[in-house]
Order: sequence, then structure tokens, then C-alpha cells
Amino acid sequence: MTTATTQGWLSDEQIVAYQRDGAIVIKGVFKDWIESLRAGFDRVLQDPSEHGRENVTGTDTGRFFEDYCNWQRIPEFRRWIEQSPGAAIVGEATGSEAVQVFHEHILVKEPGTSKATPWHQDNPYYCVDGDQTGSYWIPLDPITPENALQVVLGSHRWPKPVRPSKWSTNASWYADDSPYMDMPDIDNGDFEILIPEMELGDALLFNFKTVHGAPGNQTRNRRRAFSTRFMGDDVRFVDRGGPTSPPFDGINLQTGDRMREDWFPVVWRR
Ligand SMILES: O=C(O)CCC(=O)C(=O)O
Repeated sequence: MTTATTQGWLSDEQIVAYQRDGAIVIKGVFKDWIESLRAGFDRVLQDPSEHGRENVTGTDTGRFFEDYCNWQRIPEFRRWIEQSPGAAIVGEATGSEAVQVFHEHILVKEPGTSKATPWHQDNPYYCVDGDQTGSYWIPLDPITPENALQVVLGSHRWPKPVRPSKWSTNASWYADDSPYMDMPDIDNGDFEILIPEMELGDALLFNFKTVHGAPGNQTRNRRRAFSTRFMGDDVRFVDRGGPTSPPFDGINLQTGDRMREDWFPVVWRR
């Protein structure tokens, strides 16, 4: 576990922007972590977990693979979670006293991948709810606006959550979709979309409720991205009435409970 030093990682302006917009780009902080995250990423590709999923089907081209919840068995990921400034930055951005790790996630789109990542919020798929949250999206290959993750600024404050759906069919994720609204037409010009310009070592940090999505990858480069999801003070378990993603079978919590620290350790305290 790391503890806060007198060094803040974020400026006051970045903290205000994170809380207002639900996303910020953090420059350069993870430069020295890229090689080891790539090594961890390769380990997962060679030995995926039961959660590994291929998203390219039918007439789609390329490969869009993702996997998650591997950090306990991948030493490079564990080191990043426990020793990088990632958790501390989420603590600063959310004004939390302590930060727990939720899970990590890898995504690769090989060159020529037609499949886009549809606009979505992560929070409705999760077995948690809260506002003091932070997900990283850290590219492990050079990216361009053509294949970068994009976010809808301010969408973490929308009054209703967006209906979670299966990406392949758009069918509702849960049997009861009454708590949700449909995704508005994000490309109709009414929304402020951030398409980040990023270099290796930069990270996009966004709230679990921020709407995000990405084009396929029609560039000549692989597009690997490493993510970790962190939870701040107000995050609590929620029973969604059906399997969530990730599933966390056997978690044995009730709606409103704090997330258990044996599964989701505190990795930073103020
Ligand atoms: O990398 C992508 O295309 C999607 C990433 C994403 O949805 C996430 O990190 O939550």
C-alpha cells in the first residue's frame, strides 16, 4: 500500500476538471511502467483467464480481445496496482481518504479491426455504485485520434444511468431495464466529446459513470490498452438482480455493504 506524500500528482485545476467533466488526461506519469505492463499483457494473452473474450464475430475483421481480473496472478499488474501512483491519483481526483482496487482489464485491437467499442457507461455493468471512482485507460502502443478511447464530458452526472446491453446484440444486460434510459445519439452534436491526444506514458482517467467508446482499429499498429478500476470512499456493493461484469461469484455482500477488503484491498490511504 502507498500513502500520500507531500507531493500531489494532480493540480487543483485537474481535480476540479475531473469532478466536473468525469475525465482527464494525465501526462507522462506512467512512462516507466509501459515495458512491464506490456510484459504482463503478453502473459495474459498467452494464458487467458476464463473471462477472456473475443469480440470479433461474423463478418467483422481483425481481432478485439479482452480479459480481466488477472492482477493477482500477473506480477507486473500487481506491482502497478500496489506501487504505481495510480491509486493515489484516484484518491486525489475523488477526494477520498482510501482507495480500493476493483479489478484490472486488458483490451487489444489488432490492425484492421472493424469492431468499434460501443458508447457505454461501465457502472451499470458493475456490482458497485458510487461517485468516487476512477478507471484508467493506458495505451501500451502509440495511438491516434482514429483508434483512441473517447469520452462524453459531463455524462457521469446524467440523471439516469444508461441501459447496459450485450455488445453483440444490443439486448438488455438485465431482465429489468426500468432503472435505465437508452443511450442518446451521442454523435448528434449536443455532447462534448473528448478525443484525447496521448503519448506513451499518458493515461486517460475517467469516472465509472462516464460514457465512453472507441472506433475499431484501422491503423497499421496494434492497439493494446491496460486499465485498472479503483474505488474511493462512497463506493458500495449493489445487487443488480443478475450477473454483473465482472461477475465476482460468491462475493456474499448485500446492497449497501462496503466492498470486502480481502477481495478488493485498500491500496492507498491519505
Ligand atoms: O479500449 C476500448 O476500446 C474500450 C475500453 C473500455 O471500454 C474501458 O476501459 O472501460
